[in-house]
Amino acid sequence: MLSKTIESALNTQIRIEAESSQAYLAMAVWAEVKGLEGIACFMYDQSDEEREHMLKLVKFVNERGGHAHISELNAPNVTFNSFKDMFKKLLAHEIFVSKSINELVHISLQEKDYATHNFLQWYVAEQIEEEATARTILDKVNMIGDDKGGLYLFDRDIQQLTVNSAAQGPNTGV
Ligand code: OFO
Repeated sequence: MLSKTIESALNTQIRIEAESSQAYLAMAVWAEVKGLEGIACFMYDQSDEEREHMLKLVKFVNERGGHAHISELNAPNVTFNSFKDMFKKLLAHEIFVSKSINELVHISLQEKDYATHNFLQWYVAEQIEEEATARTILDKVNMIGDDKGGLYLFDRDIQQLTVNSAAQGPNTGV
């Protein structure tokens, strides 16, 4: 059985994951209308992943005798100054989510809720992976600068990144 403190903290995270999904969906749409299919495809996948993260939390809360709260969401950013700006926001958002997960882990220890602590380890690992991906992408974007040819190749290559991570599947932990 979840304590009220844990239930409320997990419900906050449900909202954050749902907002992450919307944020990446908005990025996908922005990239798509700019004609960059590879980047759009990557962002659509990210958006789907965030929804899965949300659902995993929803089910955990309900299974443990709590009640998952499906709330209204803050509207995401829908326009960006540039692709660099968009990927900077992606990384900043992942760092924010990592902090939020860390805080949740901290609360689970304070509450001596070791089942929730154990459950959250998947999110800790996932955040390490997602922050690393966002940093790698941003490094590449910085290398490209204003080079249109570079952007064309990047758009093609990021599709490959999507294919590779799909092939690895979720939860590989490597
Ligand atoms: Fe939900 O995984 Fe990153 O944000």
